[in-house]
Amino acid sequence: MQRVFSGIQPSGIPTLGNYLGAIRNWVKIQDNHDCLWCVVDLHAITVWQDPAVLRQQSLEMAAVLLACGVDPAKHILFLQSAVRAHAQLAWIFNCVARLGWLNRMTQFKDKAGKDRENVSSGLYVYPNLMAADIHAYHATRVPVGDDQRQHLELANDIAQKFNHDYGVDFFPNIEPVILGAGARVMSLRDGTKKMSKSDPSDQSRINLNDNADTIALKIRRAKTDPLPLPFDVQELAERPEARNLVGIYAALTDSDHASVLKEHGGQGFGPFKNALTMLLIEKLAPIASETQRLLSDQEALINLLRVGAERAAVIADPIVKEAERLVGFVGLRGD
Ligand code: AQP
Repeated sequence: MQRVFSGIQPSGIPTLGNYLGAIRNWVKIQDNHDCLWCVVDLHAITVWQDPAVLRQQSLEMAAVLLACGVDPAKHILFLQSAVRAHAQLAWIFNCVARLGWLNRMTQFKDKAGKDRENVSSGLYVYPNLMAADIHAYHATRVPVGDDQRQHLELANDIAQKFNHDYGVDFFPNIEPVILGAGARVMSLRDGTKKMSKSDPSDQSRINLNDNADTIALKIRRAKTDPLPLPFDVQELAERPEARNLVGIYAALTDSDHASVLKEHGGQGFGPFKNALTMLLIEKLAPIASETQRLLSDQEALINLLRVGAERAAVIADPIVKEAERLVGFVGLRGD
């Protein structure tokens, strides 16, 4: 079976975008792959995180993943900082990746914005750590949202350069797995911007722990335009907010934009938003209540994550040790 790795940052409450673009697909892919699911707290601190909040959000993220159906018995769920192989391999990859490659990363440009001089150097080398996350396990398939495609290409460039420079065939090629109509969920306030858990506006997103009233309010307030929904998908092209809401509906019903328009075309946004709200509540309420149940026993949750980290290290440590040997380190560490 091919090995799958994917991560999610504990940088906020996970959103509907994280769910439809990533977590839901993680659950689907578990049937026929060996999977490692990682709460990437090392990535989270590339931007400022209050320590107490980060600790709580890391546990909450793990609880949400379990509530969504991640299986910690058949697969491995763990916190990135609990397995040191990630940081060790990332340093080697910092020395393999070229500055020119990192300069092309659009996510860095988006996140750094105009304040480029003031962001952490960790944010800049974030893709090198992401490459290490995957290659430390020789994982070959990575389910991600569409926004991460460029980082995976970079992870392959790093592997190829490492293999070339050291004359080996050590790190395999990795393949993104981008599934589902809702591969990119956009902000509820601006249909041209992706929905993000760290967006300053809570109204821009649906959080996976939002209650029914909050979901209803956020959808009611979601930006739209004055026209009714079209019958033809082509007519959504210039209407990003309408396209986003239709896309969310399609993803939640495992259908596509055309089928949603067949059912709702010609309707105003009022009735469509009501239908979307009902659907969201139906899908998300069980996740929110199971998350709360899991968080009520933090000791059990922490134990589960400790076992996950031990199992992850058993795979990653020998791979990273071999990478260090290939680079020429004498290797006196006793692990
Ligand atoms: N809006 C989105 N639509 C589809 N997929 C998304 N993902 C994130 N936002 C969307 C996917 O979720 C996975 C985990 O992402 P992450 O937490 O590691 O980082 P991110 O992509 O930067 O997500 P956020 O929510 O925007 O976090 P912040 O605000 O902290 O930067 C990834 O597979 C991603 O594709």
